[in-house]
Amino acid sequence: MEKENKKLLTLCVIYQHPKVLLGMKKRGFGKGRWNGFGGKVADGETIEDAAKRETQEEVGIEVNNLDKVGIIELKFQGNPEILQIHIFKVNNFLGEPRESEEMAPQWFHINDIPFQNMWSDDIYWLPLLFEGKKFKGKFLFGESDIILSQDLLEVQDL
Ligand code: 6OG
Repeated sequence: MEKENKKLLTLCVIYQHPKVLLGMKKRGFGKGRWNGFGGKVADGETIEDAAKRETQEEVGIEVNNLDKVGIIELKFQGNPEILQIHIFKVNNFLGEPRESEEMAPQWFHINDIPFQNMWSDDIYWLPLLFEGKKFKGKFLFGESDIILSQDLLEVQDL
């Protein structure tokens, strides 16, 4: 039997229509790309708590009303690990976004999202988030982080 090898991650998209707050990742996995805020769920921590903690650490803001809008599972060809990312839409926050060692934040108009400098799955699901939809998806990445196959479904509930 193949061992389930799932890693739980969070991703918060701060969205105040018509703008979205993204962060330029300065180090580690995804360096040089714009993304939402998030990271690994620690042992003994809930997924929501991890999303709040990572957002506080990465951009210095407190988020409370997390709206879970999507779950995506990512795989890189040749690597048995599955990254399961829980995606939250966040409308309100406390504090002022500030740069951290990990991320440099910037607001973008939703018609001007820098998809060419983001993970290539984002262009599929981020528009659904803006449209108020919920979704589940699977993406397989190949060399140079291109998408080899994908399967994205709108759902009523997660
Ligand atoms: P740290 O492990 O550095 O957090 N992440 C991805 N986000 C998108 N949109 N696409 C991907 O495709 C991703 N892979 C990882 C999840 C990593 C952060 O990066 C996100 C976490 O928020 C491959 O703390």
